[in-house]
Amino acid sequence: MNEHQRSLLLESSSHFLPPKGVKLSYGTAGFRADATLLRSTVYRAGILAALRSLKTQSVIGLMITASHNKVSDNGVKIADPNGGMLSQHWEPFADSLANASDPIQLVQLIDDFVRKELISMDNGYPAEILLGRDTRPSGESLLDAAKQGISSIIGAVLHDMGILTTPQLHWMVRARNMGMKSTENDYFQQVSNSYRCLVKLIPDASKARKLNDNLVVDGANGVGGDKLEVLKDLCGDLSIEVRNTSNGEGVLNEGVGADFVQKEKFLPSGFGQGDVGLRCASLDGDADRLVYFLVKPDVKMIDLVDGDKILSLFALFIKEQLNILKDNNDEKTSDPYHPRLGVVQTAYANGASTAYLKNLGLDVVFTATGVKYLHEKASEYDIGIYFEANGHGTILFSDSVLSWLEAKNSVLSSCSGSKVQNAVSRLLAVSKLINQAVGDALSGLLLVEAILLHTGWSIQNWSELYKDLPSRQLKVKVCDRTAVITANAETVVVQPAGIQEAINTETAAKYPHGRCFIRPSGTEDVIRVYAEAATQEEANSLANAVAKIADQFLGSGSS
Ligand code: G16
Repeated sequence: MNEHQRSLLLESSSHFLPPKGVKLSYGTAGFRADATLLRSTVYRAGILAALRSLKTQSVIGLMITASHNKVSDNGVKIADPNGGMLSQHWEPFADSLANASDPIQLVQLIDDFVRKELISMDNGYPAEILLGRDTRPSGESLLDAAKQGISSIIGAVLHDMGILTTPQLHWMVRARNMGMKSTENDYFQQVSNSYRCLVKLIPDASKARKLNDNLVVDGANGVGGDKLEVLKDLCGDLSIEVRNTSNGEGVLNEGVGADFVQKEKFLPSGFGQGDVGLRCASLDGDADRLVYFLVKPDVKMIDLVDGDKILSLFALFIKEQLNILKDNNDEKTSDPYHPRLGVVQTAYANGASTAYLKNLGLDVVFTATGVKYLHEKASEYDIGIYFEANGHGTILFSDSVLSWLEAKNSVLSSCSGSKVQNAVSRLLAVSKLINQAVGDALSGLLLVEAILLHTGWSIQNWSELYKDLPSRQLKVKVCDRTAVITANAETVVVQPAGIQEAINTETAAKYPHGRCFIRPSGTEDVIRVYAEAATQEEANSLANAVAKIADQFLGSGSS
């Protein structure tokens, strides 16, 4: 690092000293905390994004959001060149950077890291960063901090893309680095064109349409509802009513949104008696999660159609298309290529969903919570579908399967309208519709809508694919959640000693069909408890009992 760069960093970072007594860590999806604590962290994330851009000689994304968290929190997510999450290999550096106590220590850390990673700071390639933020009131001042961090690396160029959903920013980063059109309008065009293409491929779409009128969407009082208002108008004959946009009175994620609906299994604000029987969906605060629900006649309660059921719907559809190609292949050609289809879940996946997917003959694998883990695993397949029960997921298509489909498409172009040609066209349309960078509630919603039209299913039919086992999730505030270390895709606690035995004893004694695990959240200062059992009462009681165990072992952190 030359002297000019060093003094620029020293001067600029002296305006962004970290808050005293606070230790921040790069969690499940970046840094997240009360917004008042984050200016120095976001400034440093700006530096990190610029260094990552120099290292990869690619455009990097920086998104200011705390997604499903309460409105007073904020956070920052970094998008890597492929649009995915920051390489895990850089997370320890992100942690050290965020916690460096003063400018001298900060510059020393950067200097050491730049040497270790062989980052050239003057090779003629300027760092280039795309910036986005959600609708949180603290976003503007944090955006300014990020800009100052980026600008403290000589030559860095930044593009403020404005208020976006997180998946839109990830999509733009990927598109930019692939040399494709990458504006917000390009996103809307690609997604809506692919949706319309899928609908055109449905033989009797207008008949199916009657069954599937009137989708009502809860936008969590955030950015997702606003963007959906624009997108739905480009999708042609699609009837969506959007409630809880950011322009209303409601507070972001408060009593609304995918996290609330999925965890509490309650009706979000703005929904009521008039919605009984309607197909409803909920997005989270930055629109990277999607769940569906059906309002029950005894209002307030809902039938939840969660990420596991979205995964199942997608898996069925993709499998159907691949089977068409396979059957044709056996009869008429000798194509040796059979794409490997796999699905990825976490320990939160309802046991009934896993059993259902395995019964379909699918390869089901598990990872720890966090899109960064699921995405990586799904990318090992030709077509990898991953979803968390909370509604975060997507479908990944490998380069080889896309080339195979493109090649088939050109060979088959003379048999336009044939079963096989249609299956190829559907798979290609799905690959363009569904976000290849990260889970995306808006593109996921359009794919769900297209598949429901294709199958002619109502939300009831979809919901009845299998019956969820009763489950309950709780949060427990403890003194230090980082004391909990887990293994086996977070199903077993290995530290502190004794907790897992206590959970096992409790489960075995009273809940013969029960399953329960705890893990530290990487986005909130809590331990999460998940329990599944034969009845709802048992699931509630097991979750409460294990929450007490966590409290006994870890000490109450109630503040
Ligand atoms: C983020 C991650 C998700 C994860 C969720 C909750 O979602 O992207 O993969 O499931 O946090 O994580 P935890 O249980 O560790 O708090 P979001 O929508 O909040 O960005």
